[in-house]
Amino acid sequence: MTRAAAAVAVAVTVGSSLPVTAAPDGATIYSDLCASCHGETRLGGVGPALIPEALKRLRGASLEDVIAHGRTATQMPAFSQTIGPEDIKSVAAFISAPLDHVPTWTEADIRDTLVTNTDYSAADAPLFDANPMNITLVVETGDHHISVLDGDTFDVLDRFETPFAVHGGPKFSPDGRYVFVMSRDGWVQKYDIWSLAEVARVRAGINSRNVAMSADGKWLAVANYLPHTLTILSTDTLEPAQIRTITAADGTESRVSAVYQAPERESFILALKDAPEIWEIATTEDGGPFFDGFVHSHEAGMKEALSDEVGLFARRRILVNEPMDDFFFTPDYRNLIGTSRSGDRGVVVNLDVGREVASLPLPGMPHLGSGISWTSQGRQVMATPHLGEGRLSVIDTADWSLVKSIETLGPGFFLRSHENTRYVWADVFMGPHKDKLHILDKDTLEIVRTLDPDPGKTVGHIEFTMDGSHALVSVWENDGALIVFDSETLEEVRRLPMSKPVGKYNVWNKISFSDGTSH
Ligand code: DHE
Repeated sequence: MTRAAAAVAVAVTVGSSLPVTAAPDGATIYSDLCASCHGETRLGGVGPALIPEALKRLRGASLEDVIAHGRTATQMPAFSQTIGPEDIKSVAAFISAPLDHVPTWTEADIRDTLVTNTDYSAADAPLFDANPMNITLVVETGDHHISVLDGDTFDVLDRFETPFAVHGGPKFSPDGRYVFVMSRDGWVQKYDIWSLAEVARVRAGINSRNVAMSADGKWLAVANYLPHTLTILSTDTLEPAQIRTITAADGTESRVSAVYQAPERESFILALKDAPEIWEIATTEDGGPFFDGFVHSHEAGMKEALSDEVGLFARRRILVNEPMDDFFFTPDYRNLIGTSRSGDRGVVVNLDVGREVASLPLPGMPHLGSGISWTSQGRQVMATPHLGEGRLSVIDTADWSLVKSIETLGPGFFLRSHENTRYVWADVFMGPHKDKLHILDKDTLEIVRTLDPDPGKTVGHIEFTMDGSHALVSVWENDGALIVFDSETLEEVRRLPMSKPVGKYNVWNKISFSDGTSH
């Protein structure tokens, strides 16, 4: 694009040549200074995509700040010496403007991005002495790396670079050998834990939400906001097996809020952002155990679920009253609870019969995706933090009644436990006491201790070792740390410096679908 063309109006090619117009100055500067790394289309290149979907937590002053001063631990330079504050403002405004068309990202586009590591060779056995089932990965978003931790000694076995801005939990192959990591720009990276090496990476979407692994380990589903698709990759080669545009029953397209793995059902479950539907996608040739009989289960007068497809990747639609996201699944994967759009209700959907079966008042934006379940005094309960209120709600999953509302020091994001511990750990970093952690007794449902591991610092996200003997906690700062606690005495036993260690993922807890952790 030339400066002259930009001075009139800027046409930026998006995917298969869809035009986007914007104010000339910011566009010109973008074209001159930013496009070589971030792409003429703003959809990313060596640098990340610069579109509102990717920048939404970085708008305004902080976006201008990044342009002016660069980003540490990345190749993003400081432009304050090159352009003035007004220019910075206008380029920030340009990249904050939405694209005026949904970009395409075709199978050919995906295939073109597939890069295999030519130095990789698959080891016959793990290249380390540590127990491969007790490996814990620590996603460090401060400098976009993952540390591979020995869960017994807490030694770092490897530290590898990830795509920019990893989000959501990496997903392990069922044998725990491979892990698949996703970035918000839609890159999927495959890493071989035994060989301590990257295998390949591919860009499966433009703006993505999360990934899910099929029960047989053959397929990895990538939920996308842009374009409006679910991309299913072969876990073996990372080649696309299916790219499905998400079209609701009324013909409108929807973004995918998240895709979840439902191992008991041999399916993926999709939360649709823009349509009152939940989708189930079969991951076996015969459609899996829950596709049969489904058509017979709907009752007259009820909103019905529809299955008009058969075989691998067959889709069931479950019609609900309003779009829902942020799902918690009961351990048998028969029911899910989703958050209502208003954020004040949990809606229970029975996946077998394919309809809403209960609704419970959960004011204060429950964060059901972080919910965990356990047995408390003989009954199966689940608990969820709330993003809008300092509270944990404990629910009986047999009758969906509220067992207890527990006041906390502030709104929290994550909850964690393990079969071998009597405690639940809860962070509260969404509020003023961002440095505190509550310890809750699973039976009495009382907070028994409040930890203050690093006063003044943001502390959050907990993961246990394979045997539940230790809890790993993040100090969520660029010069942060991973703190290892004895999960019985609640004493700190080790502290490792880390660069904003956002999330931690233990191989065994994930592949065994431990009740105390996210799936
Ligand atoms: Fe997440 C998981 C959605 C903001 C850190 N987050 C997830 C998942 C979803 C989700 C659907 C489940 C994916 C999975 O693991 O398969 N997150 C959202 C949002 O909609 C929200 C609120 C807004 C957004 O920006 O998209 C959001 N998330 C955040 C953050 O601001 C966090 C705290 C910091 C960050 O890095 O973006 C954050 N989300 C995480 C983490 C997980 C996650 C660490 C994995 C948790 C786990 O233990 O499995």
